[in-house]
Amino acid sequence: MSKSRSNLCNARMEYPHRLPIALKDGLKNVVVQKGEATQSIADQEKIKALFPATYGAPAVTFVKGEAADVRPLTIGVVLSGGQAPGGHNVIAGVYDGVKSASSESRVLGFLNGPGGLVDGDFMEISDSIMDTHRNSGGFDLIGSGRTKLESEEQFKACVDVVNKHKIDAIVIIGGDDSNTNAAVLAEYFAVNKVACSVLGCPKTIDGDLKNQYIETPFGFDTATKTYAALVGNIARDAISAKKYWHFIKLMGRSASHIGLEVELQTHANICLISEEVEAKKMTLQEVVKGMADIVAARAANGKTFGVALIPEGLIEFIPEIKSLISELNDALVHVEKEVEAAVKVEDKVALISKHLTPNSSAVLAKLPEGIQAQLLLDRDPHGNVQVSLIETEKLLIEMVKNDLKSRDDFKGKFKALNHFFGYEGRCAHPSNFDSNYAYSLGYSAAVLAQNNLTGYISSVRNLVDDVENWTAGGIPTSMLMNIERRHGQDKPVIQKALVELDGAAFKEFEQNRDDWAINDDYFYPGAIQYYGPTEVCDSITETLRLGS
Ligand code: FBP
Repeated sequence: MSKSRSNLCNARMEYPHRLPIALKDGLKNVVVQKGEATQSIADQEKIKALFPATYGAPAVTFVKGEAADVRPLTIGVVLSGGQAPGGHNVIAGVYDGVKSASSESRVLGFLNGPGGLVDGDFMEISDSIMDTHRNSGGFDLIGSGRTKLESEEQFKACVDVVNKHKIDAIVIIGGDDSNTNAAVLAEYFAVNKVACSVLGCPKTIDGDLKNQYIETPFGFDTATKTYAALVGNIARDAISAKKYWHFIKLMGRSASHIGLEVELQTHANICLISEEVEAKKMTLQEVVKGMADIVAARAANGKTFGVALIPEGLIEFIPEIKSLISELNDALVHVEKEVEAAVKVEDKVALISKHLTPNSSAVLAKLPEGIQAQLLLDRDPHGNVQVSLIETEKLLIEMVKNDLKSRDDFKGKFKALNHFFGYEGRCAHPSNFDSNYAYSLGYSAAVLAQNNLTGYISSVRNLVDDVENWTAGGIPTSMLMNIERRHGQDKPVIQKALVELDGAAFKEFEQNRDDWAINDDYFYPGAIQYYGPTEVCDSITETLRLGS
C-alpha cells in the first residue's frame, strides 16, 4: 500500500487495536477454563454420529494465569467466503498472539480460500506485510474463495500440506459454510490422528452466524454502518427532491439482519423482513399490496417519495417460492447440464418443469423471465441459491406499479429508482468495533491452538461493554450444526441464525414501523467515524444494543 495514496489508510494502520483483559499479556499469561459439555443446536444424534471425535467438547473461557506449555507454533490461516471488514485483523490477532508465545512462531497465509490449503499454496506473513494490512478492509492480503472441502482426496491433500510444513493449527476465517468446512476437516484430522488443530473464526457481514456464545460475526458492524450511511443519504435526497421512491435491496443472503439493522439506524419508510413474510405465510402479491398501501397512503398526504429496504433473500422466504427453490435444487441435480445447454429461458423452464410438482411449475411460469433465469442459475459450491444475483428490487417496483395502476382511488405519482447495496460495504475499513473484535477473535484462535484444542470456533463475548471487559474463549463448532438438504442430499451444516420475531430488535421495529412509514422520521447516521468522541466512534449496532 503506497504511503502517498490515502491518509486515512495510513492513519488506520496505526490504530492501536485493543484486546480483552484476559488476553492483554500474551499467550504466556492465559489459561483455559473448561465449561460444561455441549451439544448441537438440533439433530443431536445424527451430528454426534457424524462427528464422533469432536462432538460434545466443553465450551472454554480464557482467564489470566501462567500457561504451562508455551511453544513456537506454525499456524496456517485461510480467508473463506465473502469479504467482511476485519479479515486482516483476524490474521493480525493470530500473528501477534503466536509471536507473543515465541518469536520463532510462523503464520502461513493460504491463498484464495480453502483451495489454497488443498493445493499447498501459501505466503509466509512477515512483520512488514502484517503491518501494512492492519485495520484495513478487504481480503486482498491472501485472497478468499468458496471451495467446499468434502472429498477424501481434498482431505488427504490437506494432511500432506500440514505434515510437509509442520503446521500446528489451521484457522479458517469464514461464515456458516466455511466453518462447516473447518468442523469437517477437524473431525477428519482427529479421526486420522493428524496432530494439527482446525479452528474457526466467525466472519460474515450477513450477521447470521451467532448463538449465545457468538453474539455477532465480525464485519456486520462495519457493513451495516456503511449501508446505513448510504441509505441515510438517499433518504435525505428523497425528502429534498420529493419526486422518487427508492427501492433498495440490501445484501445479507437468507437472513434479514442487515435490513433490520439498517432500518433501525435510518427509519426508512418500508422495511421488509423475510422471516416475518415466511411466518405470516405471505404470498408475493400480499407483500406487494402491503408496499403499495404505504405508497398510496403517503401519496394521499402529498408525499410522492420514500425509501423501501428489501432484504436480498426475500424471495427465498415467500412460501410458494421457497417450495419452488427447494424442488429446483433437487431437480437441477438431475438435469443441470441440459438446463445449462438450453439457450432460451422458456426452454430451460420447460425442461425443469417436468421435474416439478404442478404447484411449483405454475409458480415458476408466473414469474417474469429475468427472475426465472436467475432462479435457474448455478448454485454456489455449498448449494446456496445466489440471491445477490436476483433482482428482487426491480421485480417489486414493477409489481407495485401494476398494483397502483389497478386502484381506482390512486391518483398520485409513483416514480421509483432501484439500488443494490452489497459489495459497497464488504471491504470498507473496519470500524473501531470490528478492528478490535476481529483482532480479539484471531488472538483467541492463537490461544485455542496453543492449548491443542480442535474443532473450536473463537468466541468473544460481552460485546456491549468496553473492550477490556469482553470475555474471550471458544466453543465447539459442532454446537452450531444441524442437518440440512444441500444439492439434493442431507448434510451436516451450521444452522443460519435468522431474525427472531420475538427478539428486541424486531420488536423495536414493529412498534415504530407505522410511524416511520408515514411520518418522515429519517435518521442520517453519516459515514463511519473512526476518530472523535467515543460515544460516536465506539458505538455498537442497534442489534447488539437491543440484545438480539
Ligand atoms: P458469506 O459471508 O456467507 O460468505 O456471504 C457474504 C455475502 O456477501 C452474501 O451476503 C452474499 O449473498 C454473497 O456473499 C455474495 O457472494 P459473491 O461474493 O460470491 O457474489
